[in-house]
Amino acid sequence: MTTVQDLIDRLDAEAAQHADPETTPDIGIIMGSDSDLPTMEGAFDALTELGFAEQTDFETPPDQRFTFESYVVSAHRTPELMEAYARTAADRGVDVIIAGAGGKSADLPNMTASLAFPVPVIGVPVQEKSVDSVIGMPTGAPLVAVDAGKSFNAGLSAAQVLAREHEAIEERLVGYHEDLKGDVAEVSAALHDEGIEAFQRRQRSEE
Ligand code: RP5
Repeated sequence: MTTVQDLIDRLDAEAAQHADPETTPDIGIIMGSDSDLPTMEGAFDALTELGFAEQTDFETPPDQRFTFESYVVSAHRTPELMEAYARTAADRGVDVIIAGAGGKSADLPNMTASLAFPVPVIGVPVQEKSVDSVIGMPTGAPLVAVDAGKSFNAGLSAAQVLAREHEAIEERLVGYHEDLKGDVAEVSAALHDEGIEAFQRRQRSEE
């Protein structure tokens, strides 16, 4: 059975390796509970769409150049693990952290931001009622955040941070945006040219 201390020891050992940054996870996705996963998987979707691969073994990176990892880290149930994840993030080669938590005391994103500083943290309030506790940081303790549940945007934002250093990610983001523009143009022309009723009929028939 894996204990919290096992995980802390693992993170410390990985940090001590000072591994080649090309082999380490570029983005860390952490969440307060596995019950957050259905909401947080949007970050996985965005990063996968941009060609990132999930790294499940620190020693054996995937073939893809850009990667992310995921852990459950609870601010309240496992504060020591939260501290260790944030403290070791930079040495483990993690360049951006996406942190999501729910409930009214959604402290994982904000505490991780303070502990991992200056590694940027993108907070995801898992529920509407979590928004204030995620974004309410005091002056000097920054955190960027997306709206409740918008983990897909958190994935895109994390990629944007990395894109300032990696042209390949910038190109993928530009391509993604071009596809979005194309989709809007297509639907706009269809709505206009078919008319509202026919457009709705066709949409219903395609459902
Ligand atoms: C928060 O408490 C977690 O982020 C989750 O959103 C919420 C409930 O957690 P579980 O009781 O489902 O594990 O810390």
